[in-house]
Amino acid sequence: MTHQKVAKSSKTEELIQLNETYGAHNYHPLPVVLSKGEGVYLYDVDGKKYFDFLSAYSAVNQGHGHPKILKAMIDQAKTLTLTSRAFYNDKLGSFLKKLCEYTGFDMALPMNTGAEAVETALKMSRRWGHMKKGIPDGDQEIIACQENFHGRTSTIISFSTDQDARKGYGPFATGFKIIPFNDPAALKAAITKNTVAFLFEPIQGEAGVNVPSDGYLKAVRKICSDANILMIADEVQTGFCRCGAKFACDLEGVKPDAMCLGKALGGGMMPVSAVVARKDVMSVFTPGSHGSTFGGNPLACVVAIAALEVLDEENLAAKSLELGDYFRKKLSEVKCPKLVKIRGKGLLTGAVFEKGFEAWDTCVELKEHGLLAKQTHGNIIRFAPPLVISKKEIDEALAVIKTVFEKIK
Ligand code: IF1
Repeated sequence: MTHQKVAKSSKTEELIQLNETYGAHNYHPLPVVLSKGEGVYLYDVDGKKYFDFLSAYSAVNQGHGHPKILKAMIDQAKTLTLTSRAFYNDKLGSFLKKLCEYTGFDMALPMNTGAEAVETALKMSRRWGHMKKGIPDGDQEIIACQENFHGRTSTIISFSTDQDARKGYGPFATGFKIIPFNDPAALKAAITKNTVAFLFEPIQGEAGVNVPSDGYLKAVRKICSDANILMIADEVQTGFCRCGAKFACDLEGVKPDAMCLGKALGGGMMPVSAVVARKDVMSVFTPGSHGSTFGGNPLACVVAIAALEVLDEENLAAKSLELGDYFRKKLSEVKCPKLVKIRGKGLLTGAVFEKGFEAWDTCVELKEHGLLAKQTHGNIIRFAPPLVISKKEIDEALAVIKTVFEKIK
């Protein structure tokens, strides 16, 4: 990586140094230290204002410090925060009902992080295959895609194809088959009598906003139904209106058998995740077979209910669809020969530069001009502002992007 030197305030310098000295070096952040957020804006320790065009990887779809979610959180924090699942709490039931109504599924299992939701879906699928299809325990197979990103646990990285995420972490879990993304024929060919599920992202986020061909999700639905295997959509990043519909699978009118959810379910305030599924699938869980200390805590439940209400009340699915198309249209008018492709759905956009291009310097330059975004795979910049952004703010952000992109030589 070529890292261009930028002037940093002594405060920024000092705080970065604290991180570098006392924190594990498992990240390489842009040199900016943030201390405040409001709506679509972030502020650094020197008071400089930025457009947030990452939204904590789509965990802040409702915008920073949304007043409604914040009020729900503060009120509940003063009342009851955590009881564990050893007892019932008075908020979990309403949250589960709200989430099932919002998603159109029968039942939900609450966890905390996205990776835990995916782990839950893996365990659910294997148990379903064993208990409902009679596959001998230990023989269950799950199919996943090349360039997937589903989280960081040992089992999940066992089927990652990203060497940075895997190297040195063996031995790996077995029972996974990898096929190319966006390839229905490969899915069909990979299914055996022991296959229990196909786990996939409807749009691959980390792979660089990889949008599949029209009809892919429909084809996957048919193949999974015909073979009686579970179609499991990881909508942790694509869900909750990010892609111009409640869920990316809705873009093709497809209903999977289960979804993994996280990020924006917590309204940008705290980790809240869940698996939603049909009743006959979720029913494989029995007391003692799965759980979490924090999953379903009352604080998380009220935050998530408010987070879901905001998505509906502010029409964020329709807004994301309209502004996303507008953003990509305007972005495609920017004159930058190294920018080779613009792709995405709703307000999830990938700006793809030519192979070998290092977008780090461009992200630093965007930051200098007041817009925060991060590159993936070196040559792709992901643009994902909070969905509460206005058209006027989109235009202002586009002006910044245009200035920076048109300077690229
Ligand atoms: C990091 C990426 C995004 C996800 C999908 C599950 C999870 C994620 C589709 C796990 C998480 C995050 C994790 C974060 C960076 C970020 C990311 F670049 F790594 F791939 F968003 F694009 N399924 N994605 O995208 O959720 O356990 O983190 O709550 O690991 O640095 P989590």
